[in-house]
Amino acid sequence: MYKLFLTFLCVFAIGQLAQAQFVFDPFEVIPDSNPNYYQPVYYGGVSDSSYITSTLETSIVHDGSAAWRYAWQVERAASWGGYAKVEMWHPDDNAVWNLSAFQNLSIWYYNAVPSTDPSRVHLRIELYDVSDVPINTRDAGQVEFWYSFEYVLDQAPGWNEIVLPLEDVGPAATQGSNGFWRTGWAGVTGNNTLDLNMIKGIGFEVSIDAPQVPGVYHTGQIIFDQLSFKGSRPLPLIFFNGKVIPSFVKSYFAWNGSLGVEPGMGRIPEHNGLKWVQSPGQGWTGNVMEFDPQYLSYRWMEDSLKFWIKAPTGTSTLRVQFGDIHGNSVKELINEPPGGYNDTWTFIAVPLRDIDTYESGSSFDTAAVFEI
Ligand SMILES: [Ca+2]
Ligand SMILES: [Ca+2]
Repeated sequence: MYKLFLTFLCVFAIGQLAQAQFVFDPFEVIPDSNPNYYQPVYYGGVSDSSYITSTLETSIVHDGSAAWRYAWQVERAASWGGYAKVEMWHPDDNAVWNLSAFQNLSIWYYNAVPSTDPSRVHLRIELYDVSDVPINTRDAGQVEFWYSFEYVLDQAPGWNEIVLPLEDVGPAATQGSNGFWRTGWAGVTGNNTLDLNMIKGIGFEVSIDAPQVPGVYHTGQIIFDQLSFKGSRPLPLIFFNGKVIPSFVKSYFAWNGSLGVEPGMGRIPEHNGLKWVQSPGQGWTGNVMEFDPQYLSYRWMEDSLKFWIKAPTGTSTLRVQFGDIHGNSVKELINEPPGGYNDTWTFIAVPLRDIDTYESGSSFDTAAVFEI
């Protein structure tokens, strides 16, 4: 009977993959015609003299054959100024956009007609987070409302890129295009954490500052193209942290054996271990963890499975296997080190790209990994 103590420190956190890019909207049609959105919502602040008009731009285009011409008009209808905006929401009641694999939002813009009120009007790109409200919420007043601030509406015409970090940077966000801030001006408090895996909507707002000046309008036009998410974010997936099995692991068990947390048996004296025991008379045993599907595509060629193991010499070869939600799997053999495990803590790191090559022709889906 073998007894193995494992401390899983499975960390998908090494290196960067700069090429990672997800084209969210190429603007080959205007948002109103894009089936990837619920019907876009156009708002004019507190007065119907503030509004946005969308048209398809086919002359001034950065990517593909069209872009989104966003013509705006705002009025200082309130004591704090005024705004107009477009909100695009996920079309599926029970789904959200998961942006957690990415580091930056990217969008190209061409400020075709600069603001008629220089230095007083700015763009706000917004994320609507439903982490703590019903997943079918499509009301910006009922979600966690994350603002960013883009000071681009006075620029001369020409193509430029906004690269906006997908980070909560607090009030510093007002310095411009450096991250997001839940200002509290709108929406709910929720968990007050920017949950990139729970984004139900995205908004493009134009805001004009105080004081109130009713009846006077300011205008401009900006062309957007190629809204993307770029840069791969480190995604540590920790299956056992030396104390507990984290809650994202939905079930765990051992074939032909047992698996459980063993107090005080970790690599560090005050830590716990994960004890895996082969049942008497069994020729093999396997332990399995199943978890919420994970999007690992952008990290798969960069990262590693890492763990510490303490086991008797003669434990022999381990096989690590990942499964996807479609029933495909990939495997890799881990040979016992020369001299054996020798009942001392041994660190193992297996590059995921090596696992990928074990089964040639595998259609393994690294975008939906749910089992190890
Ligand atoms: Ca385009
Ligand atoms: Ca949240």
